[in-house]
Amino acid sequence: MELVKKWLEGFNDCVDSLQHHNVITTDTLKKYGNTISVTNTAVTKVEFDLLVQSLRGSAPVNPPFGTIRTIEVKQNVSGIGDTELELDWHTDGNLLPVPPQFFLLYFKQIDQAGGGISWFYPIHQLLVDLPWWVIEALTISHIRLARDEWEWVGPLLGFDEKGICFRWRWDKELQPEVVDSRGLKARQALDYLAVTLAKKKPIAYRAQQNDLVLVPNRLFLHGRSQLAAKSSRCVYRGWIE
Ligand SMILES: O=C(O)CCC(=O)C(=O)O
Ligand SMILES: [Fe+2]
Repeated sequence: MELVKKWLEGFNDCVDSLQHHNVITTDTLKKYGNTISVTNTAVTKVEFDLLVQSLRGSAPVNPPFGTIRTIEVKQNVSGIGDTELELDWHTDGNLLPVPPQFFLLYFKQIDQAGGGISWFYPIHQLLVDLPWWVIEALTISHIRLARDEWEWVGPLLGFDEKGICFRWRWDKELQPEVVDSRGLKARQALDYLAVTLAKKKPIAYRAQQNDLVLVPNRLFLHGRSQLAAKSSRCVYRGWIE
């Protein structure tokens, strides 16, 4: 259970870091370790950009996936959020060598029909619920996640310089593919995980107009409920390394 121990250290680091950056407001502290911060002030894209940069503590590095993006329903769907369909459980930046530690969402325009509810599920809760053979396969078997020209090949669960790292996404556009099971039940582990996750009851958060939500990407899987057709919902998302 070395992994779980490391995970818990990572968790504490993230919580410390959140507190250190002083972004959390007490009114919306959630059950699972200071997840969500809300300030109800309108933010422009430029201000949002600056906020992300200041949280990042450095100049923007602008990696291919790391830019601040505007998530809205578009005709040419490119990113995961640019669809009115429900968003399945995932962590962000799965295909990057080092996925971001946090992401910040700014709800510029919410879905008037009440769609687009944010869903969160704590990864530590998932890990303690999984049988050992699944954890083992997730940490050892080599899995390929690929979209467009980007790909990750390696274990889906691990530990890097930023802490626990769980890469997960399985939807219409991207399916994990076993490259080398290393003698473990990798395919069954992926299926087991998908089935388990489908049964999990999310922490649901209905964002209000102008909410700012800071999420530790290493600690939570997230998703989102379906949007109304032709929704005018508009969200900025910034990744914080
Ligand atoms: O639309 C949202 O609320 C979140 C979108 C998202 O998770 C993503 O684009 O990665
Ligand atoms: Fe996401």
